[in-house]
Amino acid sequence: MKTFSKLIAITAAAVVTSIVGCKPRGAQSAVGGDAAQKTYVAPGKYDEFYDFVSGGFSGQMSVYGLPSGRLFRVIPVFSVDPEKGYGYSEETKAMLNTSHGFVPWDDLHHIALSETNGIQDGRWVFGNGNNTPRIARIDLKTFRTAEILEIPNSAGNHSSPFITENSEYVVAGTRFSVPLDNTNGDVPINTYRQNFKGTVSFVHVDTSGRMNIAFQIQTPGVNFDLARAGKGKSHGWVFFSCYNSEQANTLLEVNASQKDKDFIMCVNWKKAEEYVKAGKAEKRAVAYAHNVYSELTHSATSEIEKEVLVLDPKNCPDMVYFMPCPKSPHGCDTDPSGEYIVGSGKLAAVIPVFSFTKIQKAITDKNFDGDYGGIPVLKYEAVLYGEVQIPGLGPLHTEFDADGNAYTSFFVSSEIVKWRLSDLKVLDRVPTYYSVGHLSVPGGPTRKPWGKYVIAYNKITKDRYLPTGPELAQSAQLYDISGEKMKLLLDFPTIGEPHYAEAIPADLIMKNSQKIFRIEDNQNPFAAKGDNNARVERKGNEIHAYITAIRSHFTPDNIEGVKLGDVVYFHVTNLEQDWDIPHGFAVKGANNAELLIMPGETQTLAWKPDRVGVFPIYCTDFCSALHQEMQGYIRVSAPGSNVPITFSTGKNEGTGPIAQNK
Ligand code: K7E
Ligand code: CUA
Repeated sequence: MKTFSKLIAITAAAVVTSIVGCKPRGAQSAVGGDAAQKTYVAPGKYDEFYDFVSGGFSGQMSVYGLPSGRLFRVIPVFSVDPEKGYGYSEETKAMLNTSHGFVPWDDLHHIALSETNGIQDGRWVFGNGNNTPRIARIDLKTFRTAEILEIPNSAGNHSSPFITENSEYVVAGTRFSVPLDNTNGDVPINTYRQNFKGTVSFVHVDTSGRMNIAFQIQTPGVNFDLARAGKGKSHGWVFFSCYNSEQANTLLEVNASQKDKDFIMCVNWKKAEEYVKAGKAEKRAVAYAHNVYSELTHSATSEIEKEVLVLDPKNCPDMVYFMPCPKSPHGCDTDPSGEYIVGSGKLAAVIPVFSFTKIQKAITDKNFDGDYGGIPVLKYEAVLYGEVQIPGLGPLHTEFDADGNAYTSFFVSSEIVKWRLSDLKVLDRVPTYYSVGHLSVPGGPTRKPWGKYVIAYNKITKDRYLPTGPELAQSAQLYDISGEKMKLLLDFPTIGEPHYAEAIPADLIMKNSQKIFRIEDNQNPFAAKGDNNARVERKGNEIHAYITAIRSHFTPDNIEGVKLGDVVYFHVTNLEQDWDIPHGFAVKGANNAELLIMPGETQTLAWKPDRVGVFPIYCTDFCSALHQEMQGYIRVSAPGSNVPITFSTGKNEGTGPIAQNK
C-alpha cells in the first residue's frame, strides 16, 4: 500500500512537471509533491467527507466525496430532472408548485446543514431558491427533496438559508426590495424610496424537519445579501449583510456604491419571538406555496398558505440594529465562538471584524450614530473589534477552523487569505484558479469546525480544463490546511455554478442512509402491492394502469383497449425489497420523462398518446442480466374502436410459425 501510494505521488509529480510549459507559473508551484497521496481514495474505499455543493443556476445540489472530489449524486431541488423523473412524475410535480404556478427552475446559492448545539447533525440540508423565493429541505436519509416552502414578501431569496444553532430557524432575507405583497404593486419604479420595502423571514424548523414561516420583519428598502446566525454567546441573534443603503433603483453598479458604508443588520430573534407572543405582529394576507413530499404515500402535496405574521421594528424596540460596514458588504460570517462577526465589503480595502460583546455594550450605552429608516445605527468604532489590514482585493466570504484562524476568499485578487482572529494578522495566502467566490471548511460555519481542508469554489477556470466550447467547466479546488501553510491538492469540476458548499464527516450521514421503502408501508393510493393487484381500469377517458415491476418483467406487459383521446396513467410499483434495485419506466413519445422507482415505491407517469398504434414500454435502469427483456407493449386504437380493455403478462403469446420477412 505504501509503495503504491508513493508511486502515485511520483506519477502525479511527473505529470505536473510535464505540463508546466503551458500553465501560468503560479499553478505548478502551488501543488505539492504529496498532493496525489492526500487526495487518493483507493478503489473500494470511502471518502472521509460528504460535500454538499450548490448548483447555482442549475437549481440542483450535488454531492461529492472529499478528499477525492468524486461526484456521487446530483439532487434535483428546484429543477426538473429526467434522470430521476423528479418534476415529471405525477407524484413529484407538486414539489415545484408556487404562487406563480409550476416553476421548474431556480438559482440555488447556499447550503445549510442542520445543526444540534451548533454542530452538524446530518439530518437535513437546506438550499435557497434565489429567483422565485423558496427554501428547500433535503432529507439526508434519502438524499431527496422533502419540502419546499415559498417565501412571500420577497423577491430574490439570496440571504438564505442560514441556520441557527439548534436548527430552530432557517432565515431568508430578500435581495430585492419591492412593494410588499399586500400593497398595490402597480407603482412607478422611481417611487422606490416611498413604496419599496425589505423583509427578513424566520422559518421555523420543527423536530420532524417541517418548515413554517414563524414571522417576518419588515425593513427599509435595502438589498439583503448574506447572513449568519449567532452561536455560543451570540445565540439568539442573526446578522444580515445588506447593500444599496442608497436605495437606488437603477444603475446600482454606480448608484448603490455611493456611500462609504452600508450595513450589517443585527436581529435579536429571541426578542422577536417575545413580540410575536405579545401580539405585536401584524397578520398580512399573502399567498405562498408549501410543498411536502411524503415517504409513505411517495407523493408530494402542495398547499397555498394565505397569511404571514409581520413585525415592524418601529413597534418593537431593541429587536433590530444596523451596524455600519465598509462599502457594499457581501459575506457576513460568525466565528465558532460567536464573538466575532466578519463583514466583507466587496469594494473595501480592509476586513472589518465586529465584536458581539461590544455590540451588546453599544446597545446598552445607546452608542448610536442616528438611525436608518427608524432603526438605530450602532457607532462603527464602538462595535469594531478591529480591521484586517491589506488583506487582498474584493473580500467575499470567510470560514473558520478550530484553531482560531479565518480563511477569506478574494474574488478580485483570486486568492484565499488565512488570518488569525486573535490579532487579525495575515498568516498565509494562496492563489485560486480563478476568481474564487465562496470557500468552505468542513464544519466551518459551526461551533465545531472539522478543519483539514478549505475548498475554493471558483467562478472562472480559463485554462484549467480541456476546453468544452464557449462554456468552460465550473470548478472547485481543495487545499490542505492541516499545516501552517495552505497547500493546493486537487481541482475538480462541479455541476452548475457552485456558490456555497458544506462538508460533513461521512459517518454522520452514511449510517442513516435509507436502503429501501418497505412495501407494507407504501400508502400511495395507486400502489399495486403484488402482481395480483396489477390491473388496468378505464374511468371515462382516463386509463389507470396499476403496474408492478420486479426483475425482470412488468405486470401487466401487454395492454390493449386504450383509445386516442385517452390519458393513460402508468402507476408503477417497484416490488423489489433489495438495496440499489430501482426500476425505470418509459413509453415512446411521452412528453415528459422516465420514472425511476425505488424499491417499495410507486410513481406515476401520465401519457397522452398522439396517434394510433402499438407503443413499447420498457425499464430504463439496468436491473438484471435480463433487464433488456423487461419490456412490454400498449396498443392504442382509434377513438371509436370497440377494442375492450385487456391486460396480462405471459398469457397473450401469439401462435403460428415464426413469420418470414416478406
Ligand atoms: Cu458570494 Cu450568491 Cu453566496 Cu455566490 S454568493 S459566490
Ligand atoms: Cu428493471 Cu431494468
